Amino acid sequence: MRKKVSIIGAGNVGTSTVLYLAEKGVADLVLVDVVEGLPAGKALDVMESGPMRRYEVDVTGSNDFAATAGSDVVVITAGLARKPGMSRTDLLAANSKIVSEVSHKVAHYSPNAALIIVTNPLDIMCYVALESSGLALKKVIGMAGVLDSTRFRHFIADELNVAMEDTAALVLGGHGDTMVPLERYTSVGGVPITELLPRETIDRLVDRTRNGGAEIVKLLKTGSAFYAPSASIAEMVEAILKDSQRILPVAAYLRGEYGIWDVFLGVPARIGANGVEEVLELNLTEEELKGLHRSAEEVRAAVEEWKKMVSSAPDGGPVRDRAKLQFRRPS
Ligand code: TXD
Repeated sequence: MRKKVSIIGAGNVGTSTVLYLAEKGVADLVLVDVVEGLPAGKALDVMESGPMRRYEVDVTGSNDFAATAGSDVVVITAGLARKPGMSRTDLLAANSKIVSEVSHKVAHYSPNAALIIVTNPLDIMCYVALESSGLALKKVIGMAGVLDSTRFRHFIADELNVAMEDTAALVLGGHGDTMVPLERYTSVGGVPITELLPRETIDRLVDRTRNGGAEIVKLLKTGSAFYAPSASIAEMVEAILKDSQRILPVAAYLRGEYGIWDVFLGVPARIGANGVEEVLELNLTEEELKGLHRSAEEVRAAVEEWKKMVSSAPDGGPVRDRAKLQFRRPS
């Protein structure tokens, strides 16, 4: 039987993800959005390129979540972008409501799916999706590290004038200012970049990676990056569908790895049919570990803010089992 992947949110990221996945030909695709006609129109447009691009998969669009039933993987890109004047808390409130509702519905129709979360603020939305979907811990995975790493790889290749595919990079931590690019694990053709580039250049590239999202926002003026994010999502989806056991930096739920509990954070993980098959624990330097913990604390504070919002909401929102919020915490 052919695999099925649903993408929620037919905006820039959702639609480009559909296009990359159709090109890979790994699954039938369903695009869902709340805007009437939008997902059907985008899906039809993609299918009409099929005769030339030689698609053998079906791409359909719907406003009804029932169309996603029986998906192997569901990607959540639904949400708002932060608008001028909107505080971080406003964005958290708006997107957590959307992600909570969407993941609840998605899990209802696809109880065995792996869920890839894309909506920002990423690490917090992963937690919201986990609690609202009731899916297993390893089935909920956030996309950020693959994107941050591919950006770092591009900058390195550009600087050294080498093939991009020969670069390897690892970026850990939260998606944002607290990300932790690991230069010790970053190499070109197997050679560590510390042997190829002077300190100041590495620092400059790390800084550019950290601000990679903002750099694109500034240039685009409306909206944020979507090609590289979508390509990153497609890599993750393919690794799950093919049970590849690839090592990818993803936002995974931590249960004591790196001394961190009960938050989603960017770490290298083995990705296969079950989602996060294993979190890899690297030997980090004290400095790197400190960076990761700083990142974790920032994410935790925002998750606490969300939990307060949920407990003060009259109906608690669609979070399935509020008791679980305490249940997973270490004693
Ligand atoms: O690294 C990363 N994780 C990211 C995250 C990289 C790029 C973009 N990142 C975030 O993804 C971004 O900050 C947003 O939160 C999402 C989606 O970005 P995109 O650029 O695709 O936003 P759009 O074009 O505004 O699309 C969002 C769509 C839009 O069509 C809405 O109608 C739809 O989401 N939407 C919904 N669909 C289904 N169900 C519900 N409830 C819903 N609400 C909004």
